[in-house]
Amino acid sequence: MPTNVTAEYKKAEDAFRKAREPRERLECLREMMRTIPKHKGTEHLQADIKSRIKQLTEELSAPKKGGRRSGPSYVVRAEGAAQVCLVGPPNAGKSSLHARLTGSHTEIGPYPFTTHLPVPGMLPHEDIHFQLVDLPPVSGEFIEPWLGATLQTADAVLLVIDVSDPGCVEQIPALMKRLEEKKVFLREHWPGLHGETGNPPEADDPFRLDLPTLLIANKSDLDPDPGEVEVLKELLGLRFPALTVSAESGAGLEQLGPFLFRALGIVRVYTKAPGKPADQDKPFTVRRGDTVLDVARLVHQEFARDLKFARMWGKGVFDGQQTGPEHPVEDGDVVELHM
Ligand SMILES: Nc1nc2c(ncn2[C@@H]2O[C@H](COP(=O)(O)OP(=O)(O)OP(=O)(O)O)[C@@H](O)[C@H]2O)c(=O)[nH]1
Ligand SMILES: [Mg+2]
Repeated sequence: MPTNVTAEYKKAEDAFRKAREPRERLECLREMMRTIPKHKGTEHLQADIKSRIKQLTEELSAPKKGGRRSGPSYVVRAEGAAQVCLVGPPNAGKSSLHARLTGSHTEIGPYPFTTHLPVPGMLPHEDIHFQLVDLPPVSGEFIEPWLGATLQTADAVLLVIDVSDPGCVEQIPALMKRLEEKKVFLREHWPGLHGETGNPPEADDPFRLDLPTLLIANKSDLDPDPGEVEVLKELLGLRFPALTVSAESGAGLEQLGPFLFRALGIVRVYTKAPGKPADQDKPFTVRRGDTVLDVARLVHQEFARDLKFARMWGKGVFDGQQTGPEHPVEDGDVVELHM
């Protein structure tokens, strides 16, 4: 945190950290620029805010009249219960996994650097979906200049490696270094597994991005030693949770949805209108610790603004219990909002 920032600036920065929508993030950045004290001590930060405003503005600019936008979009609008990005060295099998898990037609190739743009797809899990985003590879030599911007909307990362390739011992640290240059830090900490501990102490920088990361040891069909991934982790001093899978045979892939659900602390809430049965097929999703008010925000801004109380059915309440907006929700709860 730069010295002498005002409460007004701090508020804008907090809003920025929470904002997920690119448009909302842009507004927050503008507010940060407006409120940041303009003195020598904040010069770096001012420049950083400015360049991010420029980048996002370009990303979000409408297509030119009568023509296409100047370039492809690198920002993927988050959808579903969470946005999870596939990151990894070239040829690790990111696209093969993406195609298999989401049914996408992302390009797969036997040579490195097949994927050039972000490709979204949806992974179904019970009655919800996770958005998986296939990305171009990251190597020690090359990272797409826009990759840091794309990761801003991510909730988590799948770090995909080819376990049968001894080269991954060098590839992983090189890749992490490249990401860190863009202020993206892969973390072993997942909110649903370890509880929310907030940002690490060094996280004064508003543009630092810490992403919970799952190591995906792919191509297990080529290296059937189930202990390989542990050996690798040991060797690299990594503490990411890990899954051993094969995009080719499908082995291990069934664990991904349940892992994400648990590790992200996803909570499904079903809404109902008074006197009607609950809408059982399309839950709203929030995170562990979120409240009735957080659910109301997803339903409609008006509900969030004018919410008086809710009636709830579920594990932590008795049937039809009246609760306030700050009441935490649990997975499977049915909520009837009253304004
Ligand atoms: N045997 C085996 N081959 C795989 C597996 N997953 C991917 N492959 C092969 O590995 C090669 C690379 O796969 P891609 O899915 O294109 O890899 P990628 O990580 O998306 O590659 P880039 O886009 O270049 O970064 C292809 O020839 C795939 O058929 C797997 O689990 N087992
Ligand atoms: Mg690819």
